[in-house]
Amino acid sequence: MTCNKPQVDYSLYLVTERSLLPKGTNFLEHLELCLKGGVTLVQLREKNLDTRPFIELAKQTKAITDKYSIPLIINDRVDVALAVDAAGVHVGQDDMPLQQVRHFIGDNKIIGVSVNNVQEAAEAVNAGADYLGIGAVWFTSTKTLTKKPLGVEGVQTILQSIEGKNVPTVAIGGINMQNTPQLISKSSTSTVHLDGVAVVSAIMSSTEPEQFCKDFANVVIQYVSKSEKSSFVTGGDQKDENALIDDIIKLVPLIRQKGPLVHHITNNVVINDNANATLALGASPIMATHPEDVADLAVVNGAMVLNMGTVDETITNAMVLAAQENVRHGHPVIFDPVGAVATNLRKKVSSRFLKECEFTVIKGNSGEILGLAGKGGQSRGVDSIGSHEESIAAQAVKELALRHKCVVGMTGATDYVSDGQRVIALENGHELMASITGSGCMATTVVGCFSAVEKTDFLLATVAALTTLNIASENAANRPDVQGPGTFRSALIDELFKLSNAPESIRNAAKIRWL
Ligand code: 3NM
Ligand code: MG
Repeated sequence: MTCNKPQVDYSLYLVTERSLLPKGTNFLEHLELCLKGGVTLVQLREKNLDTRPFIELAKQTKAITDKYSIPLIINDRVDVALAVDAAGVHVGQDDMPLQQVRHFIGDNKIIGVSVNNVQEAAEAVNAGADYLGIGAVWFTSTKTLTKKPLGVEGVQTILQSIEGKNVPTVAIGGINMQNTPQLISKSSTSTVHLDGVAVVSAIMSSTEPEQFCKDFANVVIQYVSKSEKSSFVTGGDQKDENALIDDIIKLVPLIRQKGPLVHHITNNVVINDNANATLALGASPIMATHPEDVADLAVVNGAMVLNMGTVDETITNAMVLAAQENVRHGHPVIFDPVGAVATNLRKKVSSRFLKECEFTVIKGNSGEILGLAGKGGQSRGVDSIGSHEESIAAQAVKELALRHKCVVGMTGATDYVSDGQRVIALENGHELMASITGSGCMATTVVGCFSAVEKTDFLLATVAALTTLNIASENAANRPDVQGPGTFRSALIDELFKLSNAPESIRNAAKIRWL
């Protein structure tokens, strides 16, 4: 029997949800812009429509997807799919079993199945699924999840379990442009990789869907086409400290080689020090704060550093815009929630940031990170005070990373870094760091510089950044010409510069523990 299944490009799979459209937006118009932008596959997902209006909407939807030669998949409803001659049906674990769907729709239609574990994946593959939707990767507010999110490692486990079966896969749940590089590159091995991402809210709620989908499709294609096992140790499941240090040493000189622009909107106290630290590492600082600069800079930017230390409404608005513009261009956005829970105003502002922006890395001191994670966290002004157990620190970074789908770094005597799965403790640093202003902000700057050149593995970028700055602080403090905070501050910039030019010395100095 010959099979005429439509050829499908799974890279950017839009799953619809009309309730998420921006206010006043027409669904079909929005869809058309998404298709113009580069969505490669569409699933019409309607949970509350009666059959007749569902068929009517599916017909209208298909008229548009046909215009762009993009296949249309119908969620759940075999009858609706048949009624409009859609390309296929997507079923979940509680929907009609695959064999029955196949019986109704025949061999020339696509059947996609949602799977959440290895067993469901095996069943779907054996029953003849045409593709798998693996999820949920992360928390999502689009659907009530009955099971814990898989995380990137959970996705990888499922991909490995169906290795060699030749069934395309997409991941779903909490996916946006910012976390797509990590998702695709870190779920891949040398033999398995995702074929694309399925996205609901990020695309449905976009106010500029054409441009957004264009940017998003570029990010996906870039990472799907180069997906092979991440070359870094943080991309696998070993916990090898020496291999991690090798990766750090490889990363440091890339900043000087590539010289990325690192745009900062930071607080008044640290502008100069942050710019000098950026230069010391070989990157280019730009400290522009005007909202009209933000979009232009996002085009050429390497990474965006946002530091909420100076709370001011105009600057906050510029920062939110900067976060959104940089995400749109696929650049990492690093957030320093200075004094995040210290005052009521700061609580309001930090929660606005966390609601309206998709951060790549959140880097704060223990008061800020424990506070945001809801695990206490004390501060005096914007400085962190008080102590905490390692287990609490590790839990805080991990939970916050999972909640915000990013990497979280918490600085203190020991620094803790997590991507939501793994936690790494960093023991380097010197107490003189606490005697100068803005050393925490400088750490965030350095994370920005590293993230600008390592755009798939932000756990590595953050660990590398903090370790490099910490070792520079030890080297500075140990210099005979350093008498105290004033000389330490200049020596720190010098030592950062020296380390950047001779990173090999990191090998013997680095003190890193996987937890
Ligand atoms: N299915 P968003 S998660 C429709 O886990 C759907 O199978 C999921 O929405 C699964 O991109 C999900 O807005 C919603 O997070 C994904
Ligand atoms: Mg379903």
